Amino acid sequence: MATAGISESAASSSSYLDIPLHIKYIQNLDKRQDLAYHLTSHLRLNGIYWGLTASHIMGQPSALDKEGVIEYVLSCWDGESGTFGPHPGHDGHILATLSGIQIMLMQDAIDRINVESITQFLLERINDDGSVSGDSWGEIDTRFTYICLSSLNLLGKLNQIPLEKKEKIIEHISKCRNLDGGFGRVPGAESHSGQIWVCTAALSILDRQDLIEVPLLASWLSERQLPNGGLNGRPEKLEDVCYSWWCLASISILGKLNWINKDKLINFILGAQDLEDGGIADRPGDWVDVFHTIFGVAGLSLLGYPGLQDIDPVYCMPASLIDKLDIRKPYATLERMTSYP
Ligand code: GRG
Repeated sequence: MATAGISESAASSSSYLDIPLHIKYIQNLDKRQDLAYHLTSHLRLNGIYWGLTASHIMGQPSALDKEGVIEYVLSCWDGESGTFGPHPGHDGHILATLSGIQIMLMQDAIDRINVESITQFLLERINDDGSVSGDSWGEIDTRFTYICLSSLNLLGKLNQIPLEKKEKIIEHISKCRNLDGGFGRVPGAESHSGQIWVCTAALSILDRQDLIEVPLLASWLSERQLPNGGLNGRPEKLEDVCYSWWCLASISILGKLNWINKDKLINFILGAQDLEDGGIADRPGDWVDVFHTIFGVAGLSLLGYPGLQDIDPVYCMPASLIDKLDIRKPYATLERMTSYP
């Protein structure tokens, strides 16, 4: 089995990442025109971003048809809102906006999108109290705060946020911080690892990591690891492969990656692979999907798993691309292993 850095003996058991199989799984995703495929059109642009990023991290950036992907992103443009929707004919939304930008950057096609219009859409989402809405209907969520900041920074437009609005954004994120050091969706909401990642990464983009209580938050995050090696998103909940990203990327930004038992988490993620048809599930034995595939692969990359490309924990994009854009923020990494186990 030609899996980089993996010995023949390891490759013959289930204790290795089957990169060729997962690439095939991602390439075949849009060929499954079943009910589930059609019912998830509101996530289509996110799905392409997840599959494309996973392919990059697994060392195969050209796994998907480049022009086909670009044309699809362009077909998601919603002229009325001036940004991308998740699927042709859908309304523009901030969730699809970030994915559209990320895909076009990875496809080296950023010059084919209307950066000024998207920048305008993003700036208009910032409310007077510093919260950020997902679209013109007004729902707020710290996910949208992160997306607004990450998108603007990826486009080189972060400095277009007026200074007083930037201060308000910082104030709003601080209001979402809880006594346990974590962050929630809105002020007063429970800490959750997904919301912790968006707030930690947002503060990092704003160069305000000083507002994070590092030992308190890092210990809360490390307590998410359960005896089976998997991580959960908050106390008393089940482990799930996707938290191998939300928790671990946050811990990486906090510089405390060694507060997690690396081997146990690697084994948990590898155990959630479908070794017949490819893809990674939320936990061993469940159905696979592209969401858990990217976050399993991304978690393995942060853990230094061999044969993978580096991923940037602030942007969830290939580290080489973020370095090229010159927008890298501080984070800790683990040395990439040459073989495993
Ligand atoms: C660029 C990667 C990237 C993301 C863009 C949308 C977004 C910004 C971030 C999402 C952060 C988030 C809230 C992730 C958590 C997703 C998740 C698995 C939620 C499940 O919540 P529950 O309550 O699950 O169903 P638990 O595990 O708590 O039972």
